[in-house]
Amino acid sequence: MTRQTRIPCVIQRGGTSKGPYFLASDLPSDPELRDRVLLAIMGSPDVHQIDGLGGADPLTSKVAIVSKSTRDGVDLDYLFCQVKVDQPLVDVTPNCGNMLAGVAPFALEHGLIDANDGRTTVRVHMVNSSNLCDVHIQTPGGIVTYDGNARIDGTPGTSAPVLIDFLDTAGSACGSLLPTGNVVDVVDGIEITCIDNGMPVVLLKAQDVGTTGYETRDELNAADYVKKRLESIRLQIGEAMNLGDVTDKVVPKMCLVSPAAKGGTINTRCFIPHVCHASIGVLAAVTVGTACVLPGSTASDIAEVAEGEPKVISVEHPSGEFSVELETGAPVKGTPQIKRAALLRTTRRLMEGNALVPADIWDGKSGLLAEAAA
Ligand code: NQM
Repeated sequence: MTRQTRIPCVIQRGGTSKGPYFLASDLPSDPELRDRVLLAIMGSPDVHQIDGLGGADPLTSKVAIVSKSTRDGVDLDYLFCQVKVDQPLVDVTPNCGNMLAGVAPFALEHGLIDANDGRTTVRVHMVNSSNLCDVHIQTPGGIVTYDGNARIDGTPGTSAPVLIDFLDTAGSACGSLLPTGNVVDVVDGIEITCIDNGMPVVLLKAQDVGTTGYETRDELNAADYVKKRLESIRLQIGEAMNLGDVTDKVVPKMCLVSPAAKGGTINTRCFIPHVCHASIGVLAAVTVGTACVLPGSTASDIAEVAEGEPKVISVEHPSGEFSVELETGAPVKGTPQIKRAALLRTTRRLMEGNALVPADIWDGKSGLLAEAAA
């Protein structure tokens, strides 16, 4: 039988995503070898990920890698890896605000940080984009708890609240909030807004690609003509968004917008980017919310934004809604400045143990721990 290498890991739900969480010191330090190891762990490429831990869906083919931060005033470094289900690719271009929800509890349970009695605030450096956020978790008696009354759409039941404040997300992957320099661009005859406030997103009106915007996730996943039109736009605009050739990347996400139908601010269907999201990504919701308050964007004329500060944007999606609180500053050249985006997630530790990879992919040597011991 093939010899296998044991890698300590925890499987955790983070928001509406799920995947293995690793200490950086337990994985290879070389990014190429690390990616080969992650592909083997998740069972990619294979539509069923049958020989690995992945759940055969982009929302359950995610990995979080956590370490103590060496930056002043920062507690943790978090690297997010999107493992493609059906391709041998690992994309570290975007963040994932859902997997982020599990990072502080994971770090606490592994002794990387200390907890207060009651509530603990942890400052996290999101390595993918070099942005910071503060994560507030419940720690009665200095121990992380997953019990509580917080509820998020897209996840059954209730759990302890994980409150997240994003501090500086404009231009996370594209370098600026409006990477093309325009509020609206036209590609294939369709008006689009290209925007990055934590996640590169292309927003377009659902009706412009022949949809109502209220279809189910399954209906849109079966709508090949829609997916083709979205992919054509995505491939053409990627360079202009400073993302280079996006053929093998999971960004930009493509978001169809339409008027809210359930009392929210706006209705969405997000493609991430080839599969319709069951709800909406965390930073994608922050970015859509920002587009709602951006005059002239493809979202602003259909969004119902209430007066007052902070702005609470309720983003409707296929399984409910996602509320984002935006604290805006004085506009610069007509562009609103988002000083802080706050939102609620929940998380739960599901399994602890070891992931096994064939030793011919990685023999367990050359990790940071092995290097330190040598
Ligand atoms: O936008 C899915 C998710 C995400 C990413 C995706 C996310 C975010 O729901 O911050 O959380 O857009 O690929 O996990």
